[in-house]
Amino acid sequence: MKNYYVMTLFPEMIENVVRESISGRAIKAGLMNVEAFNIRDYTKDAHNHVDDYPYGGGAGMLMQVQPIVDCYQHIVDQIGHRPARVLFMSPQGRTFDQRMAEELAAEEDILFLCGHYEGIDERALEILDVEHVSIGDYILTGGELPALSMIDSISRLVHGVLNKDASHEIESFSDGLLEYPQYTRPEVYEDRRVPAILLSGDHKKVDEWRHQMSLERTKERRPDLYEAYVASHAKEFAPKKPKRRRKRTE
Ligand code: 4FV
Repeated sequence: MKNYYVMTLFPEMIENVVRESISGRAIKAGLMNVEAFNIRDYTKDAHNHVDDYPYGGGAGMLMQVQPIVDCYQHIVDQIGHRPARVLFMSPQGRTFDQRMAEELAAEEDILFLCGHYEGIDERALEILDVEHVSIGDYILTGGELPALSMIDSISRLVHGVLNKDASHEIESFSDGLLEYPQYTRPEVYEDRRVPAILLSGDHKKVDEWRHQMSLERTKERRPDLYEAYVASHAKEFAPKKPKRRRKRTE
């Protein structure tokens, strides 16, 4: 059972999403558990405040250290240990990608700290000794959507969550290339035919076609990934040596 703990000011945002669809099924099947903790429940502020003005001036508000540290300590006391990974959703972090999803899918438990407002008092990040993780170079209003995106991406790699584990082996990024185009019934739609090769039953030819489509699509849409692929698959792109014709011995 994988355990994902989420520290947030909006626990219902997390609960409402993870109980649906694949993550919802995985939770029901006991393959994973997602528990959201409301940071506001831990504030000692008489007015239940969790944020305040930034020292040195500047726009917006910052989340205060005390409620965050006490919420974290409550989780550690509840599970009896520091979670394997303590991740802070922030634009200043290591960019989340499929490689990182595979890495995190191997962890028994992960804590996601979701910020809000302009951010969090630096001392809370030091005390929790967080890893900064970003889902992309843009600014969100809170860390909840990044945490949900990561939980979705990680949970589908957990054994048993997807009905057939094979389905995430051949997909975008699994081999560094974008996925090939896919088709299902009907065979013809508004004069648009499914490529004949896919109806041939010749699996070798189908795999070759799919790989070729992945290469072309990656070259066109993600030249950065294509360069990396070519660099790490030099043999595949080495100029084919002309077949040496064997001399006919008299
Ligand atoms: C973000 C991102 C992100 C910054 C201030 C929440 C917001 C607010 N997190 N990838 N991009 N976070 O924009 O992870 O606290």
